[in-house]
Amino acid sequence: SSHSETKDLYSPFLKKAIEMLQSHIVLHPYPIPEGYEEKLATTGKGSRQTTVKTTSYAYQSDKLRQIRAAHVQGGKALQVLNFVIFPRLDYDLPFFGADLVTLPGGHLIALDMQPLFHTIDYQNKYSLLLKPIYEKYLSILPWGGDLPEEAKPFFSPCFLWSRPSQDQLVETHVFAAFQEYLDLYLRLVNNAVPIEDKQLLEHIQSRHLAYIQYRAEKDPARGMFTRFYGSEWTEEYIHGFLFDLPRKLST
Ligand code: DBV
Repeated sequence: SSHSETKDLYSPFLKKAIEMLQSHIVLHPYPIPEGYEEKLATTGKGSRQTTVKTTSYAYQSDKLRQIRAAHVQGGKALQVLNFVIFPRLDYDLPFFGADLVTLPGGHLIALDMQPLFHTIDYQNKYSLLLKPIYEKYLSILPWGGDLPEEAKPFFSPCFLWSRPSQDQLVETHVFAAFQEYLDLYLRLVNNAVPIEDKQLLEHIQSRHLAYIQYRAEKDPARGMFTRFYGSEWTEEYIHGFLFDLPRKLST
């Protein structure tokens, strides 16, 4: 079997992210629903049989409601790290969003500090701080192509979006960009102060819900997870773990 030769592209990203989190903030565990910490499925027939493993990670801190990662390992042509940080609702911080996807057709890289608002003040406070980092990598990484129109409200002007064809680009420049985006984000978290304005707090909550609802509804991994693990597991994973805010607010 070629399994031992398989390059595990995103494990170094995950390891680095956890190290960076630990060095910037005090992390506490965040509960992962029972049975969702690790899930295995076997796909393909005969010599093409492979195991697809999905592993979940989750933490929280005083300012961050949920820091979670889903890591899918299914051999050379199926690797995913979806890593999102959801701030607590009394901060106006953006979301940290990374979707690192390797499929038979190639790599798909989405990296951003996803904004709550698109005002000039908000851009100056958060989004535009990424600009020098964004521009550095924009010139190295090939543009990922058109996005669905309805996704655009959820991305910042510094959304790094690429479909590189070489593994090597992922291991070098994408890895470096990931670390720079996360480092800036964690510094913004450390500087953030709670919001007290009632109206703004309501506004923040409604933007969180809009973002989560969009992502849960349009989750591009739904098809993949359903094929491997069935729809019952998949829907519970999406609504009970990956995008869980509506449930947490209702209990
Ligand atoms: N995406 C997720 C989760 C994943 C995941 C939780 C754990 O949100 C994986 C797994 N993303 C994943 C996979 C694909 C994509 C694609 C498997 C490929 C789907 C396929 O080709 O079959 C950014 N991710 C994408 C795409 C975008 C993103 C734009 C391409 C979608 C397409 O081509 O239709 N990040 C993703 C996204 C938002 C975001 C849509 C929206 C706000 O933040």
